[in-house]
Amino acid sequence: MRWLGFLLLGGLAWAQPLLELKEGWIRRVPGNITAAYLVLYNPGPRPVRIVEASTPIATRVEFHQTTSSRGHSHDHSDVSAMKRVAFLEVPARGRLEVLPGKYHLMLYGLREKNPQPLQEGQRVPLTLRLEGGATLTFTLPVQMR
Ligand SMILES: [Cu+2]
Repeated sequence: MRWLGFLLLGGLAWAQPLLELKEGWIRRVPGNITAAYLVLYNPGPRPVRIVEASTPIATRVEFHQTTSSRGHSHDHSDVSAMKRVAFLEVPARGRLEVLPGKYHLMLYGLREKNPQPLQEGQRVPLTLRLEGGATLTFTLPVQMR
């Protein structure tokens, strides 16, 4: 029994974490800061933590949780209070909704990285680094919504 358990654990440890992008977009707003939204599905048997994100259009990406309590506010429209979180977690065989009112990715430094403002429909790569070091890159459209 011990031996069997060891083999099963070993098998899980080798399984590659994988997330599926169900939807996602980067909000088109004037200015130096914007937000990205996405819905991720984890088909695997273990939660997957996203510990870092990056994109060529921003100097820095942070994970923010929208809160109802008073926090320091930024200058973008409908997210009045937010707090930075260290990671995002997609539950086993479940979804993480990084959507307005819940979470967003905060993108900083757009002016430094983009000689021209983001265009509607422009497609932007977003790379997520998972706990353990694996990376996943998705492509998100820029949309005014
Ligand atoms: Cu934010």
